[in-house]
Amino acid sequence: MNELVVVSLEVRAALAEGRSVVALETTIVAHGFPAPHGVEVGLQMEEAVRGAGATPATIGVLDGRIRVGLDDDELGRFDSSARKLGPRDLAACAVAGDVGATTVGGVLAVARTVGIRFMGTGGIGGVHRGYPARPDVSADLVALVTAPVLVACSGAKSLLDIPATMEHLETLGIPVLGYRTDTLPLFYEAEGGPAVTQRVDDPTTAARVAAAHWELGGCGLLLTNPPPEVVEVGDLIEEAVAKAARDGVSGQAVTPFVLAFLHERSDGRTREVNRKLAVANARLAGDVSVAFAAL
Ligand code: PSU
Ligand code: MN
Repeated sequence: MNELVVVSLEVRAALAEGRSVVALETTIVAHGFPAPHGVEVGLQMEEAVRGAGATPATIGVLDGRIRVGLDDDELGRFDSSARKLGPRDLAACAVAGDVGATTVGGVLAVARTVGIRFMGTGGIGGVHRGYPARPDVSADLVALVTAPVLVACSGAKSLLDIPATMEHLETLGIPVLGYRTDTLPLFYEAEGGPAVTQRVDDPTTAARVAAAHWELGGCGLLLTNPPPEVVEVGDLIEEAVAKAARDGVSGQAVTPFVLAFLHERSDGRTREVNRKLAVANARLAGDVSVAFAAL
């Protein structure tokens, strides 16, 4: 039978045996880094999940199937020509037979379907700057409302309107936990963000909060992890966002455009910080998933 969602043998076995599984996206691979760095980062995130004792489940659309768990050759197919998939795009991409890279929102839609509870990423999408003129709010936020998944991230990407993103997260009832921090990490910077809703200092406490939240019928939650290394790029971000507006870059293209601009103009410093934080968040998601299984 031609199944729409195909779960790899390894991930299927882990899920069936109640072992820890961490979902990973493919947009960060295809559009978050220039080739060949994206695939390297994807592989390092998988390694980090394994290092924690969990099974990575990288998710993307290939050959008409939504694939959960990819081998290295398959991961290599996610280059910049891949479509970027939010929750609304998954079905159409699969039917069209295109290569589709999942965003956080796209992953959450699939994770909910197959019963994966943990995910690691760099930074989630949120409310973009310039909201009054053009309300661009990432589908990541809405996906968190419907998927009972803990997402380890370094906050929202700082090209966004962070205070507005925090307001939306509150409206949507999404807990924002700070991992060993009282304030929201700002992706490239650790300090200076708004207060988180609750600080947690170890994976077991994070797992207990997630379990309690789910027991109450809650859905997604964020576990925000300060980046292991920081880089100050506030001015470059302003420049990048202004250039995106001038060049008519809009919608799903904004985030990849700004990230690419920063990677280039910072001589790769943002790329290195982004890589390190994404790997650290994959590891943290793994640690929490393992702690959850032991509760
Ligand atoms: N984290 C990174 N790099 C990325 C992303 C996350 O370090 O490229 C991706 C995720 O897939 C996230 C997306 O869902 O950026 C947000 O895009 P948008 O703002 O268009 O929703
Ligand atoms: Mn958008």
